[in-house]
Amino acid sequence: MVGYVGPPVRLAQLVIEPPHSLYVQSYRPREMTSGVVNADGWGAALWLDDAKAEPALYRSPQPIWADSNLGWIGDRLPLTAALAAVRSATPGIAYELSCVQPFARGRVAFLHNGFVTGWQRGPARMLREGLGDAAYQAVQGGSDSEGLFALLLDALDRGAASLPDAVRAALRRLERICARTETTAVATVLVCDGSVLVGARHAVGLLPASLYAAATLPAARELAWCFASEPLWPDGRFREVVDAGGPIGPPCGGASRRGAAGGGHLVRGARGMETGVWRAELDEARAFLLRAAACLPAARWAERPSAAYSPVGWHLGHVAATQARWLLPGDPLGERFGGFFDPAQTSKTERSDLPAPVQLLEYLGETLETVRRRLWDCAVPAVPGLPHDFLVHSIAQHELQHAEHVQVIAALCERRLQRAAPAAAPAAGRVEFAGGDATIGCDDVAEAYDNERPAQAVRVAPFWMDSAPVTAGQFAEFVQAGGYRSERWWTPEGWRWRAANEVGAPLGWPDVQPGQAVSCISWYEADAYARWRGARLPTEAEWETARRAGLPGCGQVWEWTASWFLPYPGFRPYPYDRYSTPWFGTHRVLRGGSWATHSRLGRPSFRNWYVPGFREIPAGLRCAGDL
Ligand code: AVJ
Ligand code: FE
Repeated sequence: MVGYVGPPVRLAQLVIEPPHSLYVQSYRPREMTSGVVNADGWGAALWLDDAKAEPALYRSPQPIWADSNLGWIGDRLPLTAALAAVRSATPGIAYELSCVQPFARGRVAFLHNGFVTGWQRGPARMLREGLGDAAYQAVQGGSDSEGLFALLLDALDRGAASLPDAVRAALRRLERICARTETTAVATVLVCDGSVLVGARHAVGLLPASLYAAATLPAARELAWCFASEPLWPDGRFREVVDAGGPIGPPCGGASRRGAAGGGHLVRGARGMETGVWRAELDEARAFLLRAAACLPAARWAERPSAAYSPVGWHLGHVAATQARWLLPGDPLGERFGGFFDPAQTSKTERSDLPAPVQLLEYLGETLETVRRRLWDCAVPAVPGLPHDFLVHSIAQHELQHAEHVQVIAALCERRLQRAAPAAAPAAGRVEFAGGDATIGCDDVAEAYDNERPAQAVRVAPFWMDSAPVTAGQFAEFVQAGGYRSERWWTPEGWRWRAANEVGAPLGWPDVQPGQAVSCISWYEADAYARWRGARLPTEAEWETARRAGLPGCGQVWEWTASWFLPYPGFRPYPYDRYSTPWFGTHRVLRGGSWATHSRLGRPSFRNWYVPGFREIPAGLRCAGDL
């Protein structure tokens, strides 16, 4: 079998043209341990280079060498992802079209190389009986491979967080079924949804079927990701997917004993699988950053529209330098520009003397490329006490956070930040919450920042919140009513801040749309507005409780809360001491996210923080009150 994601290729480049192509493997396989040829059909799931998420499925019960359709299928279709396989039927399992792989449902396609021993005698029944309706109905034939596919679908239907998680869950279930029915299985699988390709080399009580992976192909000029049962090219670019060992992947007890996996279900294959997913994660963050940078012509990347910010170009360099520093420790890439992109070494006023835009883009590109190769070699550093993949997740999130700054600075350069939120429906009414015992924070140790942990129980009294952020039209009433001239609405610090900065309206006022969320206000202004309305700002605990209960209208502007930025009880700083700690007690918390925030940072527990006088941000508020 072969799996591919990457720049457009033709199927022939994967299946016919390589020296040890799938076509050759169908009649002269090298590493097949059961059977001699793969003559019982062939098939392919093809993600064509059109905007569709679902693959086109082609399956034939003929041997690949006898299929005259291969000519046009191989040559005429540009693909950005594919799964393809030649089949050798297991004795006792049907020889017919419904058993030919890949199997697909929606955007997900699946290949299995292996078998479940005694499939009809026990495992088949147990497996099918445990399936949910949707997965059960997706099964058309009677093969063991399709049974495994149904386990994968069931894991997805039951809400697996990602494709690799679903693969893990399906293989874990296969292990349980094998244990209960006293059978063994070979389950090397490939799963793809057109953008993520997951490979797992797995077996229960037997040796797993071979699997190789490559990060470059002669057929594709750019980086691509490819799995194959046997190396398609003999030049060493394909590496065997092996026991992960070391800090990456689950602990391995050996590949050949039943149950050896213990807690680590993927006995083999963790390496190729995990690194492929991480690569996609870093690529996605990079695409988001570059789209953000494209909001401002590169000639303006050194502009600094406000003393509160660094130029766009500095943020781009900082992202690359941070990625190099954490994921490539000791690599000269981290030192290319000395300490210029380290906020601790270069103050905001000195950040405008920047490398040229092409140099910044090269720096970003080279760093990511080097990280991709290191991921491949499993040489990514770990933080003691955290999952081995924590740093990859946090570096991707760091890039997304700076991508928000880049969009905000671009908007400030063009004096449109105050108008940047999407026009929202008018904020009608309020939502009531019963309160009670709630949990806030996040214990996802691979994903959460230090300040979100540990998750904790809180008690919240009954409260209400506006059903949408306050609009500019609503805020205008406060401005017109003289809210900025009347001390009674302001805290003493707020009143001093207002006078010292001669503030009489939000930043950018009155160039705003009445229907949009009010934006570019400080905590002091948000707090004064809420008092004028006879209300108050919500606490963090209230905001998060409301969000978990389905608070509408999030993601337009960050929402100021009444809470100071403080550590949760049991807080432990990581990955470095000064990520959150320096800001505790002097900054206020904002929740929710803005139009410029990537959805991944929109999790209910995510905390943002700024000093109360900061207003060059897409931040507004909603009012709250006791019930
Ligand atoms: C969470 C927005 C306050 O962007 O300055 C980025 C996060 N820390 N790089 C910021 C952060 C280091 C921080 N804020
Ligand atoms: Fe940073």
